[in-house]
Amino acid sequence: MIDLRSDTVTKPTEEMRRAMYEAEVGDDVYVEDPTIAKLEELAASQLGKEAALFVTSGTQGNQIAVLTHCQPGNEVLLEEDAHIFYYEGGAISAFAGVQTRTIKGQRGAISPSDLKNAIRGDDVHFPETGLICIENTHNRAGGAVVPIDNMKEIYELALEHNIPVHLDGARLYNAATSLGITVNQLAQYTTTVQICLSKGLGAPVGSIIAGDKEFIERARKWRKRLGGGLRQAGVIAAPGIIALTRMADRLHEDHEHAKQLAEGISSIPALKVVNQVDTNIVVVNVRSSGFSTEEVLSKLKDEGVLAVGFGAETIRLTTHHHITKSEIDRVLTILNKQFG
Ligand code: TLP
Repeated sequence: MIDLRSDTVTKPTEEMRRAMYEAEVGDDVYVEDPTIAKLEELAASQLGKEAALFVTSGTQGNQIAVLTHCQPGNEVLLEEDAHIFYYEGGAISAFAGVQTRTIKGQRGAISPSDLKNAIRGDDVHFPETGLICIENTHNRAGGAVVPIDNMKEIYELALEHNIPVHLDGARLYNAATSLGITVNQLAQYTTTVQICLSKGLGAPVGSIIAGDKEFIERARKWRKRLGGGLRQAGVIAAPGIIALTRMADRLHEDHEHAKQLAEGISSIPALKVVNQVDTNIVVVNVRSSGFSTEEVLSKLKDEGVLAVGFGAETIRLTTHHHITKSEIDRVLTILNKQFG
């Protein structure tokens, strides 16, 4: 199977498996796991933050950030297709008791003037704006890179209004790779950031939240409350260290493969690539093929290719470190055969 459903499907590398086997461990609820400590220090330093916390998933990291930043009854501003709003099971309302106010963005980027209009003033009727969330790269915008100038403007606006900015950076290393800058440069315009170790970076599990020391200590308590206090979890933190030190440098290959895929698809009239491919995600509208999304996915599966539905008429194909150039050639041959 050529699995293009997500970059979450990657399996740990040999080096990761060795690191897991050899990891020094301790009880992390007592903050005694040296491997977790090493991962957290490394992540904090790459992201230019004082401290970091290892959490089980991107969703858990984002939710802990919302819980730590906000009070029940606060309003959270976020892009209308943000993962935190669209894909996290309503956790933000269920657990943090906040309400969401979504803003339509341009390729995942919220315009600072729209954001400014959405920030609540001081009025007895209004909720307080407790948090602004941004996402880079933006998943539903097709892995779009949110420009650093946009992040800077949003951060400056937020500072003026004393509102924290949380970045869902599940694929921040993809954004940095595409821009040719460091994750630190992007994260400087945030109060807190969540990055996933288990997407393009290929670790089997885990995310990081980073911010100032005081925030991370409160986040640690929220993680415990949510049942996320882990014990000898150095065995799962160890591959995260490999992810941060070895895997980011190769992300450009995934981006090249996604571009190769999109270019090939653009010569098939029945299929339409709907996103500008900045990183490792290609979104394809299949309406003109005459088949439904489900039918397209099932035809591809019969030919040994997996993708996911991404809306009424669209499918998503995501490249990652198991996908080679010749597999992209093969996927294009199959697409031509079925829909060309
Ligand atoms: N995204 C997954 C699915 O949930 C859709 C995927 O296959 O792309 N933020 C962003 C921007 C994400 O894309 C994801 C996962 C998460 C957060 C959540 O991470 P996990 O899956 O670790 O909870």
